[in-house]
Amino acid sequence: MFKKSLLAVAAASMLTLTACGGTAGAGSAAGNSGDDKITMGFAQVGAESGWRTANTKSVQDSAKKAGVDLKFSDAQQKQENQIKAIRSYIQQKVDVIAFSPVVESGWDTVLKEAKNAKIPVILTDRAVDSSDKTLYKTFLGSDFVEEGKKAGEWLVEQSKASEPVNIVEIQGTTGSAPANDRKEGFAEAIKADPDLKIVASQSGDFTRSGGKQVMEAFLKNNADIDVVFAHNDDEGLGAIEAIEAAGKVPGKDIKIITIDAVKDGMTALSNGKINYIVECSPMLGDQLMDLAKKVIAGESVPERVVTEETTFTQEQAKQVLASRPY
Ligand code: GYE
Repeated sequence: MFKKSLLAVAAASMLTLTACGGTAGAGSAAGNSGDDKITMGFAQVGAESGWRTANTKSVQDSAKKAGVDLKFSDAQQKQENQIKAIRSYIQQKVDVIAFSPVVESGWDTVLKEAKNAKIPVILTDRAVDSSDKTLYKTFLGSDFVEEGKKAGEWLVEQSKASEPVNIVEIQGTTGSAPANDRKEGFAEAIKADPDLKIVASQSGDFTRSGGKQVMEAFLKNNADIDVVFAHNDDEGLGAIEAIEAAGKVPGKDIKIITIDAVKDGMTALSNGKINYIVECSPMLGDQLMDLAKKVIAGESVPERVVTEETTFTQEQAKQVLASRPY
């Protein structure tokens, strides 16, 4: 049932890691103050997941490599903290602001402030739902609808026998682009098989503890759960704890599908506790620095840069686990 040969999968994951090479030195034309070092203000979502930790490291490492002076803030998953951080970057007159919006709505006011101060903004990882596309220069990150679809398509392929399949969904952070889009893509894909039914759906806030709590409640209220679709690995790992505590076997009694493919998720997939993972790459740093230099130099950039990613079965996870860098 492999859709791609292992070789193709390996090649695709290499691409994810290497296609993002930055072009060093492109930003020296910047009109920034003092020396010609670019200053970037980066407003991160938080430290909610293994994905986020890897993403933060990628941004910090790439900034160093590219000679970008990085001002970094962690919003602890709160929009108001991110807005404060962006306002402080505007005050400090950074050359460019990059951020990963915790939720999709409510950004127009602060983004207009950045625009009025002539500070370009780059969205990384997550999108905003603003209709004014002039408020940011580009959006770098994954296609989350596609990720949800891949998760759903795998389940459709697996569930050939015509018997009802009860799915519980652990959503990501309410109102966030990945939660909205993964939900949509998954629902779209499972429409292909009327036996597949989502019997409960709740947010676990992209955290392990959230996934565990939500799964405990699902297990209490639903006698017959066949499949968990968790919007990220961490929630899936939390769900595993809840399933084991309820005396069931994750990966067998209850199948688990997640998104991200971080080390802990891939380990659980190799051990048979997760059944399928759709990759979402956190390695956005090099591409971000490259885009920032171009934007500051006044070069044109594509309005959307989509990350390359693949999928993993248990067998495929065993093959690549040792070489996964995060
Ligand atoms: O999947 C999740 C993280 O926005 C793509 O956020 C990111 C998501 C990622 O907390 O683990």
